[in-house]
Amino acid sequence: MSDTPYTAQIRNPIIVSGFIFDLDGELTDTAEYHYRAWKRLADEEGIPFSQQENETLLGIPRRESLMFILKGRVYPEDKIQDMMARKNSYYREYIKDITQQDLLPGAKALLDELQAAGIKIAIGSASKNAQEVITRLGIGPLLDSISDGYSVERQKPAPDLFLHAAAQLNLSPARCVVVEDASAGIEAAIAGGFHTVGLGPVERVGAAEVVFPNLDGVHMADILGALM
Ligand code: B16
Ligand code: MG
Repeated sequence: MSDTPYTAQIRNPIIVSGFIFDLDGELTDTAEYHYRAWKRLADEEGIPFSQQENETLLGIPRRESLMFILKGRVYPEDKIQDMMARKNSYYREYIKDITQQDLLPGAKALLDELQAAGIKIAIGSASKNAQEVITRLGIGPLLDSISDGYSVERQKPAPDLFLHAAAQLNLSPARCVVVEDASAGIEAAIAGGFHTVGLGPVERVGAAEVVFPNLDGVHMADILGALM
């Protein structure tokens, strides 16, 4: 009989009691909608913006994203506010048709599995539209708390949003796993002392303790086993 699990536990005992999920890009593909909304705005303004550049904006708040797209172009504050409002109205137009069918493969199965195991579940999303997306996805009843774009001042890559989520769960960062698809999110989680699971290419989330391409077929045991 193999003694591997016992040995692994002695070597590095990890007690995980909470999972904090980013939202856009993990549980649903709203990253594509953010891109389309920014692209529409950029086209209207005659500013070049590519899908590749959009990768840099994953997890980055609205105003900082706009500043990146403007690439040093200077506008008065009322024009900046107008552009952010326009992008948000396009984004809200795109998310209004989201349903439970838009949960990414493996997401619901993992959430159900975690809940059945008594693990607390939180959302840590930079988005001010997170609540609406969660409602449309129908996952509200599975969540113990939601930290979003309204919860803290300093957004990712500062650790504040995930620290807010851990406090809501009443858990220390060391007992929580953060699941993220953005390099800014992985950076934030590491800065906060969380365990980290990166979803996506290693070039983007390789700083995480464990990397999966996405949540399809990923079970709680796969994550906890890989963290040991
Ligand atoms: P909003 P996440 C982030 O959500 C998105 O990845 C990022 O593209 C977006 O700019 C940011 O939310 C703010 O979103 O404009 O809706 O407030 O990945 O942290 O779940
Ligand atoms: Mg994300």
